Amino acid sequence: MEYYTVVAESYDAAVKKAQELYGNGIRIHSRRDFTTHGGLFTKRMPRCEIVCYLASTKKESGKTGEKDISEFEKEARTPDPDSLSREERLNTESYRDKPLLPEAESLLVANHITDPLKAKLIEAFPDNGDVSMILSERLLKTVGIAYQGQIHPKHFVVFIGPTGSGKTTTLAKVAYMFKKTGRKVAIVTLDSYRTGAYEQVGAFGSALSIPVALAGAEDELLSAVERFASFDMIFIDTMGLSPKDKELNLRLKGLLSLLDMSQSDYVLTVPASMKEEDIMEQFASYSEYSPSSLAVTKLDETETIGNVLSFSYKVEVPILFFTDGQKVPDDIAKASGSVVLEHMKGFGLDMRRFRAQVSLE
Ligand SMILES: Nc1nc2c(ncn2[C@@H]2O[C@H](COP(=O)(O)OP(=O)(O)O)[C@@H](O)[C@H]2O)c(=O)[nH]1
Ligand SMILES: [Mg+2]
Repeated sequence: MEYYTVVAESYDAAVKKAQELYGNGIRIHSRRDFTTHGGLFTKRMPRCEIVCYLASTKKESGKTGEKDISEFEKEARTPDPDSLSREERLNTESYRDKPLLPEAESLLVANHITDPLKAKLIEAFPDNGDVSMILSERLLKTVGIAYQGQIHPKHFVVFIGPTGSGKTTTLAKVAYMFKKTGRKVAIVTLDSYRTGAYEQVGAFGSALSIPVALAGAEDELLSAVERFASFDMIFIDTMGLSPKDKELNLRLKGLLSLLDMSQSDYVLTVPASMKEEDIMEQFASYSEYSPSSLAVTKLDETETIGNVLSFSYKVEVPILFFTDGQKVPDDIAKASGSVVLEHMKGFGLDMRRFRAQVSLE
């Protein structure tokens, strides 16, 4: 016997549709009521799926009244949902009519997540479950967080990145964060070039009681490093590279070459509001410094950080800090899975369920 499956918005509509398609001789084998899984752009919708068959070729042309159909429906595997308890009803919900993969993809696209991170997150995507939960868990396992730099920072922490990306502001916040952990910290700025650059960092230094030195030339840098030799950490502020000023770029390179590379962490500041292709372009000019981590700035200016996560995954550079405002030293947080999820559109972090799952592993 051949079975046919018909789905419509209600039971009556499904029977009508089946009769239109297969004639009045159909018999209902089973009925299943469910709700489609709402997505970022779609609402949850009630649906009724019936599985039917043709009773016999003789009857096929005969008239089948409503009574006949309801009689056969008694044998249906799934009862009318109105007769079920709420829990039973939830258990009958299924997303079989709507594959999850397209929904997962549109959620990632809406968050500006691109390949190869996108491909990684949808790899062998399951047929059922909660899309945002599945993606959240996968993202938590995939995103690179620079825990090493947060816990065991190196002696020199050098901030590099384009002008205006938030280097100086973030450096001051980070220096203060480490100062609060009891470390002795100092700031050295190599930016003798921009007007007001030293004044800006000097003002942060005095507000936060952190000593600041200006080192525009090699001998000044060497003496500053010597002056702060007994300090736990020296934060190095730099000027942004200039596509036009080759001499300035060479000067920066020459100065940084004086620092012991094995004792240096290079942090690239990346504004979260920047498009991924622009970040990629900027990164190309800073890649010669081999940044070991990212400080993602200006989270307050964007809805999602998928662009930055895609970039971080592509270039294999983990995230160290997030900043979300201009206030020094307050507007900063260590990078972590929960901060990442908080800044993704439509990624619901159900902490209770998440913890339960983690403890089961
Ligand atoms: N909204 C917002 N502005 C920021 C953030 N971080 C830095 N800024 C602002 O961005 C501008 C450039 O910052 P600055 O640290 O001088 O950048 P630099 O040129 O890379 O050193 C300043 O006006 C900062 O106050 C942030 O997290 N959110
Ligand atoms: Mg600066």
